[in-house]
Amino acid sequence: MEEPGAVFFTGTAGAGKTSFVRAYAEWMKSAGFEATIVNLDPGLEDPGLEPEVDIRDWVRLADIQDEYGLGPNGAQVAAADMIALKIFEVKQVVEGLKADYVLVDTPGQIELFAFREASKAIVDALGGDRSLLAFLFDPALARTPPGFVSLLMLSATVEFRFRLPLVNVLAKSDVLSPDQLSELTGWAEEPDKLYEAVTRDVPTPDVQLSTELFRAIETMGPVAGLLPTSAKESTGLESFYRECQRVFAGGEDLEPSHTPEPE
Ligand SMILES: Nc1nc2c(ncn2[C@@H]2O[C@H](COP(=O)(O)OP(=O)(O)O)[C@@H](O)[C@H]2O)c(=O)[nH]1
Ligand SMILES: [Mg+2]
Repeated sequence: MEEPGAVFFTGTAGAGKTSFVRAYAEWMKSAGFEATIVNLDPGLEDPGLEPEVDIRDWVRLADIQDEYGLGPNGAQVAAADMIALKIFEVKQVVEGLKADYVLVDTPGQIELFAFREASKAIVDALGGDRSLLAFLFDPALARTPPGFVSLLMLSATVEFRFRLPLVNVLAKSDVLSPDQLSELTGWAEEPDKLYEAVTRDVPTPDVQLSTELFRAIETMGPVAGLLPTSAKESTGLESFYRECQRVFAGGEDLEPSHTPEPE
């Protein structure tokens, strides 16, 4: 069997990572694929996720706060490094489960995962060269042109730090009207439309800055598109799977591990 592919879900706090992982894992299982959910958020409070492998079995935020007398933020930072120290134990458990895919939910605050050296060791251990990053856009932040450009920059920063394939995903697309949705996907597909939107209003320092940032993105490479999804309505999940396949198997479908249940 081929090595499993690992997908690491990143995005700003509240973007919808945990909900997406849950919805996508459910979709994968109903389509006949085996997916192992790995929770790397030591502060996870969502009882609905039910990860097969849970970092809280090794590193618990409340214990770190008590033991070292730290507040929640300090404990999160300490936990990020402790997770890296335990990652080979985590890897052994993941390998024992022998799934086609490993879906990794990352800590709530993006900087804990994306900006720390320890995370490279984590990605190496769990996915190696079969790793893919998903960057979730929160519609609440992506709806304005400066917000959208800022998220593109953040996504590019994540890609730059890990140097891995990255898919930009629009989460919670159900909260957007059809017009808003096509505006956002248009910005991602046609840089001219985004540029127009950024410069549309009277130039304020804010708009000038996002114009400069936009030019930097343009220089870095083409904007690769934005995949609309909704964990709430279970939409866009198959398209996301196809994106993953494009990276992991050069577009070939993996054989499901078992025959899907008839509808
Ligand atoms: N309407 C809607 N809300 C969502 C969706 N996904 C997540 N949410 C809500 O967004 C908030 C943050 O979601 P969560 O998955 O915890 O985000 P995380 O911090 O990135 O893991 C929660 O209140 C979710 O209920 C979605 O697809 N549609
Ligand atoms: Mg979460």
